[in-house]
Order: sequence, then C-alpha cells, then structure tokens
Amino acid sequence: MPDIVLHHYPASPYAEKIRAILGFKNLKWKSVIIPPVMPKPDVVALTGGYRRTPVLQIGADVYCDSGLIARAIEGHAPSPTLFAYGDTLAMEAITSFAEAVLFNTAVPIAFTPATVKVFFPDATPEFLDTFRADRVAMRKGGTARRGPVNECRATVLHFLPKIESQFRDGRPFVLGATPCLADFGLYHTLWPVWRAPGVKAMLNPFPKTYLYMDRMAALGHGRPTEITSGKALEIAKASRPADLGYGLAIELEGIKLGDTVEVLPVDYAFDPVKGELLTASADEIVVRRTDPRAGTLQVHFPRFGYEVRKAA
Ligand SMILES: N[C@@H](CCC(=O)N[C@@H](CS)C(=O)NCC(=O)O)C(=O)O
Repeated sequence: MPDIVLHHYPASPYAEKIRAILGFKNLKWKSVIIPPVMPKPDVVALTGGYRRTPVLQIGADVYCDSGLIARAIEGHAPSPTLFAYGDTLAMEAITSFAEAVLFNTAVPIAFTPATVKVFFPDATPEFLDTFRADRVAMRKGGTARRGPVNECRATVLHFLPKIESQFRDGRPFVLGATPCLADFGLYHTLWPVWRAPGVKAMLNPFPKTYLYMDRMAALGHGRPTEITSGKALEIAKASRPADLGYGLAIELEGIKLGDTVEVLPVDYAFDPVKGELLTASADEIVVRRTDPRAGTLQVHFPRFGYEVRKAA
C-alpha cells in the first residue's frame, strides 16, 4: 500500500486534527509543507482547485476535507480505531458543532497581532497583510460568521463549562476511556486557544479541559518524514488510482456517473474542482481528473458540506 502523504502547514488547526490522528495511530507518513495562502500551484495540481488545508494523498488518490481524511486514514490503518463508541450522531454532532462554532470563535481569539509569532514564527508585516487579504477573499460570500473578539470570547466561555462536564467522573476523553473521532474534532478547535500565550489563561478555570488538551497533544504526530511537493507530485504520477469497486449515484438531480461535474464546498472557499464523476454516495463524492504534472488522479470529497453540479 502506498504511503500516506499529508499536505499541511504547522499553524493549521484542521491539519492538527489530522496530525493528532496520525499520532494516535502511531503511523509513518510523509509530510509536505504547503503555503498557508494562495497561490498553491502544487496543491491545486493534485486537487484540481480545492485550496483548503489539509489535503491527504495516498498514491494517486487525493482526499479533501479533514472529515473524509480521518475516515480515509481509518480505512488505511484501522487500529486503534476512531470509532470505539460506534459511528454515532453524538460523535458527529460534537465534531460538527466544534468545527462550525468553536473553530470560528477560537481562531479570532487566538490569532492576534500579539500571538501571531507562535503560529507563524517568520511572519513579516507584509505576510500578515497578505494573509488577511487571502482569508477575506477565501471567505467572500461564505456562511461562517467571524464576530468581534469579545463576542468570540463570550461564546467560548459559554461552552467551556459544558466541555468541562464531559470529563466528569474522571473520564479522560469526551466519550469515555479512549479517544474517538469527536476528540480530534474538539481538540483542534480549542488548539489555537491552548497554544496562544495569555489567551490560554481562558482555560484556567476549567482544569479538566486544560489537562485534556495536554493529553490530546501528548498523542503526538506519529512518524513523519518531510518530502517536497515536487516529490509528492512524482508519487502521484507514478501511481494508479485505487479501484473504487463500483460507483453509486444518489440524489444527483439529472447528473449521471461519467458526466463532467464540478465539486465545491458549500460554506467557504468556493473553488470548483472539475472532473468525471465516478461515485456520489451519501458519504463520498469521487471525481477523476488528469493533471500534466500529477497524472490521472481520483479526488475524493465528503458528500456532506459539498455541492456537485454539472460543469458548464
Ligand atoms: N471543512 C474543512 C475546513 C478546512 C479549513 O478551513 N482549513 C483552513 C486551515 S485550518 C484553511 O483551509 N485555511 C485556508 C488555507 O489553508 O488555504 C476541513 O475539515 O478540512
């Protein structure tokens, strides 16, 4: 089986979710450090347009979105499992809530001019301007609200006691004795707050949550080896996409397998990926596309949170 290649950058909370899963599973993986802002030519060569972080590559199969990436890693290395308590609504609800609400409140609290060097040690004033402009452009027309810092702090303070109560009776992880997918969803959304000096003090009144964050971070990142993005493209080109077995086509409103479609997120960063539709199940969309540098690829998206439309 080809190696796992994670395309990411150190400051990305969603990438930290996946790095921590790789740590939990103690996996060997290849690390490609990508730019945090556009342009990202080597990422786009693999994805066909999707620019968010992280992206996972297994040979010539490319997985977009941490929700699907977590499941792809589980398929690649099932033990220890992310589903110790089943694949339940409770787990999905905690993850979705954390990513929809806590991520969008924790980031504005933690990424401030005073703390930015923790996340981007080499940041220059020019980089910060570029970063801000990139994120404004990426979020244009999007649905995720970024409120003022005081409102964000109030929201996090509202939820911290509820998070703290998950660890009642000495329970070390949100649903019990072992980490499950929900832990990685919750951990990475609080991770910017936990990392930012000064801001971290928000956790002081919540000692169980504070220790939980330490416990999650102690899972580590597994065993990465750094490679260049050029090498990752070579790996893709030298690989054949995995055999999907069969294609499902549900709820497509006139689109058929084999049609040329565009796939894009529904919430923000609406960069469409064009390709031939291979499958659209309730859980996953896969398109085939060819890139001059990366060869023929299968690009995978979750079904939830992504739109499939006929290409113009
Ligand atoms: N739903 C996506 C969200 C990913 C996301 O928003 N990641 C942030 C970084 S933490 C991002 O893409 N920022 C812009 C970029 O890296 O180009 C997922 O689960 O992977």
